[in-house]
Amino acid sequence: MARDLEEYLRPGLDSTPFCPGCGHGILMNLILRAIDELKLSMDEMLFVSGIGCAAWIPSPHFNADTLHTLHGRAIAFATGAKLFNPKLNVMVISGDGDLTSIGGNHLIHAARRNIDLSVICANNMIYGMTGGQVASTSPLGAFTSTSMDGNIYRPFDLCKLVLGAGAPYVARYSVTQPLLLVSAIKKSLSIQGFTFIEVLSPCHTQFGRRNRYDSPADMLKALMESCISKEEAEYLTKEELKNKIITGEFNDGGS
Ligand SMILES: Cc1ncc(C[n+]2csc(CCOP(=O)(O)OP(=O)(O)O)c2C)c(N)n1
Repeated sequence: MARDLEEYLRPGLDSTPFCPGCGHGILMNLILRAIDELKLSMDEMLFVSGIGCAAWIPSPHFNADTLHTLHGRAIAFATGAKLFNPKLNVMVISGDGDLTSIGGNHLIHAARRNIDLSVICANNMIYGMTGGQVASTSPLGAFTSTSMDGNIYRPFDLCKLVLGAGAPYVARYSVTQPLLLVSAIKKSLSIQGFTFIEVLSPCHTQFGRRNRYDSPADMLKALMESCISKEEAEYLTKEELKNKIITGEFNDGGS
């Protein structure tokens, strides 16, 4: 049954800035669904974002306190807010460029220190807002505005990176897996400590068009087909895993 999430949105906003085919709007909806299902009060929440398209997910849309901060510094601001008011439920929502390139140091150290933050990284594998430059998450060979002959660098595996830094809850899902994603967001909001969810979110405007996806729907379909669960992945060879994206919970908060 459709739920009315309007009460979670700031009054007077009737559209989002996202391009056709962008996954960030789906993610916005799923975050609000998770909050609604947990019956959390928006008055006890703070949403922090950096700079980039993904940073517009909470701000100005969410009807709560939102901090739209400097590029790469969302986790640093969020840490300060949490230390000042430990009762706040602090969620960081930002892009892969923002959180893992310029902000990469804050990410690994917040994970190492196990700061009580829920971090959601909307990974579209490119710098969307600034013109489609190559990111630390762009796949090998990807065409971007700064890798016109194909990206020559290996991408980060963000979940492995954050796991290596000691985060107690780490998961990866795509916006094409909405139910799993809502359940992961609910879990991350319920766990005390540093939680990290990498969300694959397509950017047809900057990534899809340069990488030969005919339409936003085509890109969404390809994403859906490349995602496999970590349980399925166990039975595949290295060769079969090429171009697959392994999804699931990589640390479930129990350790
Ligand atoms: C100090 C600084 N350096 C660079 C920029 C330019 N800049 C703004 S957003 C961004 C990348 C955003 O990429 P990402 O976080 O992946 O978000 P997306 O737009 O793809 O959702 C960059 C390089 C900036 N605003 N400030």
